[in-house]
Amino acid sequence: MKIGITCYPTYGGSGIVATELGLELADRGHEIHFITYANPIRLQDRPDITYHEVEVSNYPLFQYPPYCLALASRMAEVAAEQQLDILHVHYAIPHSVSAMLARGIMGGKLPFVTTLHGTDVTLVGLDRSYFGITKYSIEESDAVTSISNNLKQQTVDMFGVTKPIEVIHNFVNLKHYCPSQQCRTTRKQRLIHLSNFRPVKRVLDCIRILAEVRQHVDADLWMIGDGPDRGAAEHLAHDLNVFPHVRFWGKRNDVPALLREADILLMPSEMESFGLAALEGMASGVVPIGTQVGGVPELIDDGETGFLSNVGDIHGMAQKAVELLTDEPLLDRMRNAARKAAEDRFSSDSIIPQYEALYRSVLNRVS
Ligand code: GMT
Repeated sequence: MKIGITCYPTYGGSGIVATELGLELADRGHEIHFITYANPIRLQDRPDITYHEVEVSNYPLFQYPPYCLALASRMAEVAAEQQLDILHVHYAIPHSVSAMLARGIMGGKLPFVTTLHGTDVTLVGLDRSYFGITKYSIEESDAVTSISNNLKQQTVDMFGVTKPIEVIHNFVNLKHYCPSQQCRTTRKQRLIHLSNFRPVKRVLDCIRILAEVRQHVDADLWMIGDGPDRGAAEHLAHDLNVFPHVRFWGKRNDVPALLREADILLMPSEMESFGLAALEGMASGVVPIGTQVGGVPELIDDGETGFLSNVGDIHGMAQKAVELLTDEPLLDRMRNAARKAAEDRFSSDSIIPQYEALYRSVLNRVS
């Protein structure tokens, strides 16, 4: 198939899922065209993947340059030039609206699939100014997927959409994300956090958890990523006297290698529709400690493949971390269980065929 993919090409989870999906589909012989405003991170130079940039003209009359319209035009242009079979857009706003327009420009001959990732529904879609258009573009999609059962239910509850929503969980490439073969005793015991440092991720909780853990264990913390709360996290690390034990790496492309160097992944988020970072950690043999929110319980079995706490329960999360770091058989058992869950339920080999089957069913229906 010839598939166009649109996403936010930044460090958010939806962009990462879209990019990894493109890479996996290309591995399976499909021709992939990314249509975005910047080359997505994690996209390697490959002959079977083409990047088509969307340029937004900055005419003085436009106080707000109309990206949604430029994207729609570009989608239709690329679809005609490359004879695309289908478009797959990640994140409803504004991508599904642009896809809807592109389908119109193409005389209805360009079906599109919308994948909902979370904040497009829970935050953006509920902003009154976006509510109607989000609901309409979901209903108008040729197929809709959601990355968790929880997000599907939230979408139905909040928008009252009647369109069927297929749940296709996030996936991980088990060859790229795999446990370290090296003996763990050669390095420090380590917590890791990976996100875009937005307030919803509660990165300050990670610093507080480390401070409490360090009262019992000489562990350090690696913070991977960047975003609005990084400065506050650095200040807090100074205030709690743990700054020398926290390494802020910033945005990195070598996430699999960094994850392999950790024991526990902290994901103290206020909301997560799925929690891709935790899945990447689990595949790498890192035990996740997360919060009981959104779709996270669909990923982490509390006490088996990781631990779940209430949002803001710093003490509870720190206690679990200390328990793991002071009981090697427990840590090993949970590392193995986490990896096995990633293998059994969330491998790209089992999830990607679900997208392929969906594309085929849409194409059969519209042709
Ligand atoms: O929260 C983020 O990191 C960004 C956001 C996005 O849409 O880019 O992530 C959402 O999509 C990810 C990939 O499907 C999910 O793993 C995250 O749980 C989800 N984030 C939230 O729901 C807050």
